[in-house]
Amino acid sequence: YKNPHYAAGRSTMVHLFEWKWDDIAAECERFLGPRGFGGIQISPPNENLVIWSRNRPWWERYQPISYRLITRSGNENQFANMVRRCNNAGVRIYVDAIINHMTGTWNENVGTGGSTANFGDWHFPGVPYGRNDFNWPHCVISGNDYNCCADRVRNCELSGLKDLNQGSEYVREQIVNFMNHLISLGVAGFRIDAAKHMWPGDLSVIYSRLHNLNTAHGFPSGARPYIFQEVIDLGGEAISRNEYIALAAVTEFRFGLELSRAFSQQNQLRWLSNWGPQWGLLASGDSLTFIDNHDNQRGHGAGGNILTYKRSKQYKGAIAFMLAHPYGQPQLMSSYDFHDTEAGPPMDHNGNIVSPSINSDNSCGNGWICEHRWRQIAGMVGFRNVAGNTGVNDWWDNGSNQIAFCRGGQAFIAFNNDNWGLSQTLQTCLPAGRYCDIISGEKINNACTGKTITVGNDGRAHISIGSNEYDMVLAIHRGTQS
Ligand code: QV4
Ligand code: CA
Repeated sequence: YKNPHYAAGRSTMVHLFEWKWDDIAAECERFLGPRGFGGIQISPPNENLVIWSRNRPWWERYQPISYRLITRSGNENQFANMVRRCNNAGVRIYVDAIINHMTGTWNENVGTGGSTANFGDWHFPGVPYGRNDFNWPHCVISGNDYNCCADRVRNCELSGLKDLNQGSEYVREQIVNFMNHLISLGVAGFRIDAAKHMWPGDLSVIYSRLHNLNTAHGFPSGARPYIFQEVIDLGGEAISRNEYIALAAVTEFRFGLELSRAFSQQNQLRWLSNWGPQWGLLASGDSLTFIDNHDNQRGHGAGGNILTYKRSKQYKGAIAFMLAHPYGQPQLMSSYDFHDTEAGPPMDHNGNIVSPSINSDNSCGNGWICEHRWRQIAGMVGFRNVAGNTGVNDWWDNGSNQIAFCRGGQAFIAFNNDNWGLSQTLQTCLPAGRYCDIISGEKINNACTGKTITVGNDGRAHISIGSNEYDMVLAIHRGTQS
């Protein structure tokens, strides 16, 4: 369950938060496929509670009312069409699967597909689930439970969301049928929402009953779904990420926390020379890595001062390090602009999501940030593909916040997060020639719109990054040679 089954030569996924299926299909064909992206985490595809009393917040999608594939992102036909078109473009789809709970108590009781529910009676006819399918006696997780009481974290309600009993054969069957239906439609795997709140033993049974990936969608025969489990573990809780790594991959929340610190000058970049498990991170193959996610970019979920698109220079630096370094299985966040932390995606008066528009410089409009389209970030996705499975070599640092390293003989990157300029002749490990920096510009029709770097016969080149430049990174690789 730890292999994402990307198409050959691809290595990065992006979370297209709250995107519609039709827009994702188009994005696979016009951008993600051609630019070498490996996959997409999509928002939950199953029917959720419609919450007009809070003006359709983003978090209504974490309140399932049935397993029918019908949401603001689209219906089942649109979903199937998206998966087929993305797989054809070489881009995999990973589903955010909410299997810990159903909706919580709320003013409303109608779903995005018209299903109704009676929460007070634990009655969800759209599945159907009834009273016996939920944990009993009824209890709600309190803050202190996380420190003391694993059983309460798993058997009580998370924020009042009706807590399913995954120990029940009937419940397991509904969940497995839902996930296998998605596999038959061609998805490559799942994010397991709130995995901490389910027993590893129950999850293990559920995973074991999942079908192999659909070979009609280009997966090798016998391929198991890629599974990454959402377990927030910053240390000190009753439940540890280590209870889940035997099953499948785990979201590594310490990764974005530490890199956010380093790129906010709260720690020096030079210490990143041994980045990885020596920092207390999971083993690389167990670790789904990211800077920010849809929760912590708006103060939900894990704490900490996480970098987001709102502090773009530092954010792009942290993302570039994530993508340049071989550690982990990286995921990019792609956001819509928000000020209110509850606000849903750009929408019209009827609550329909408004599609992103695409500007001539590749950026998005209509309220969508599209970090994955930023030149510096999309360029680094290509860098990671070129670097392949090489390691880090020729590490250089200035003793504080200027660092540089090579990826085999394939790629070279330098960072300057000091308040003074970087100007050094450094080993790039690349063959002699002229290279186009993919951060300050890009190669268009054989011309470089940014810095051109000349590598000599000894592999060395003069590298310069001013402290007040637009970006703090310089990156070149074999694919940008001219
Ligand atoms: C409210 C009160 C409760 C009360 C309840 C019932 O706060 O005290 O018991 O009413 O009267 C929303 C509201 C929340 C409300 C709840 C139930 O924000 O106030 O409870 O609904 O109606 C997202 C949001 C939540 C949201 C939830 C469901 O973050 O705010 O709750 O969706 O709509 C922990 C977990 C981790 C979790 C993280 C946020 O270990 O698993 O918290 N992360 C995942 C998702 C996240 C999602 C959920 C889990 C739940 O990434 O986006 O929560 O599916 O760290
Ligand atoms: Ca639970």
